[in-house]
Amino acid sequence: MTGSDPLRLYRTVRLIRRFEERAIELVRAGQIVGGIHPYLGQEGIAAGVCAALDREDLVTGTHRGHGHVLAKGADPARMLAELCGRVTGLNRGRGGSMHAADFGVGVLGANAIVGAAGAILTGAVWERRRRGADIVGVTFFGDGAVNEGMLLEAFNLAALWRVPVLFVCENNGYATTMPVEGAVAGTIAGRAAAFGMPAAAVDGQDPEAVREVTAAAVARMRAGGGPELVEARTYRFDAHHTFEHQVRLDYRPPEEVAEGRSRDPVDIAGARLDPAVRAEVDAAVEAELDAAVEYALAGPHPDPATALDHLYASGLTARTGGG
Ligand SMILES: Cc1ncc(C[n+]2csc(CCOP(=O)(O)OP(=O)(O)O)c2C)c(N)n1
Repeated sequence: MTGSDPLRLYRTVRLIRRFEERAIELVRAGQIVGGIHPYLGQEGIAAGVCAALDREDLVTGTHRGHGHVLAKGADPARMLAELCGRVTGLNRGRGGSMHAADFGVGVLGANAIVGAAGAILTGAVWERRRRGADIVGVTFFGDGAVNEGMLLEAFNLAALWRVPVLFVCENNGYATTMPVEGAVAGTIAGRAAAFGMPAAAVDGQDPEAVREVTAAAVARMRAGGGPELVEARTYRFDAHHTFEHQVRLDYRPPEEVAEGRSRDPVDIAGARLDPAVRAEVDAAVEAELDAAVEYALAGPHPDPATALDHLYASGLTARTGGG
């Protein structure tokens, strides 16, 4: 299903919004250790991009990655259990917020290393296509990643080998506290041009606009075209990381935050629905998340004695220190 579907887009942005708000509550309750990077405000990008993909298409995300995993179709309950470090989580509670993956829906993982996910995705799509799979891939990254060597190397190989990868830059204006103007020489689209890749800019707050631009790029890629770049302009509504709720970092003027928050993807997508339908979706999302929280908190924590299990695909048992 890749055509226009306002109900589906609204449901996805609303699910991500409420998932993140519930996750923040669980951080405060001490159930999610280490905190999270909330995706609040950027939901329209994951929702719009993933609505233009098939289940088999591959995705890699970022440290701010919950929205990417959910929009591609992972089960919110198992995702929340993963964040809570439970055995019942998507990755047995061993990946957590920044390494959650669900290969069953094509999510190769969120990724804590800024800029790394593009290289992983490029290699994975190239390998699958060599084995005959008719798939494309999308990798998400922030404006802070556009000067990372790994990402630029991925641009180069994807363009050289015509790997059908859509590079989606979520430009929220900041890398932690660093404004994009203070860090990025030239332009983000200009980096694509340097490798001969087409680039487009889109309003990341409007999931339908994001879906359209993605669907067009994906159609070109499925027809044999090479990689492309989309710069989705957005705004992060909350902290860089939940730790910031405890320390005041004075890097965004209040007027700018208010202006950024005034363009809310949940409202933009919601305005396209009949209010009664919107209320039904909200209630269904709430019920799903109530059940997800219950499921997440009911799961056991992994046994520390199994900490070294699953480290190697080959099944080799890792040596313990000094062993
Ligand atoms: C290679 C690398 N360098 C630095 C960091 C520390 N770090 C984590 S998030 C972040 C900012 C990333 O900014 P951006 O890519 O714009 O994404 P955003 O946080 O705005 O979503 C940094 C520098 C890291 N995780 N990996």
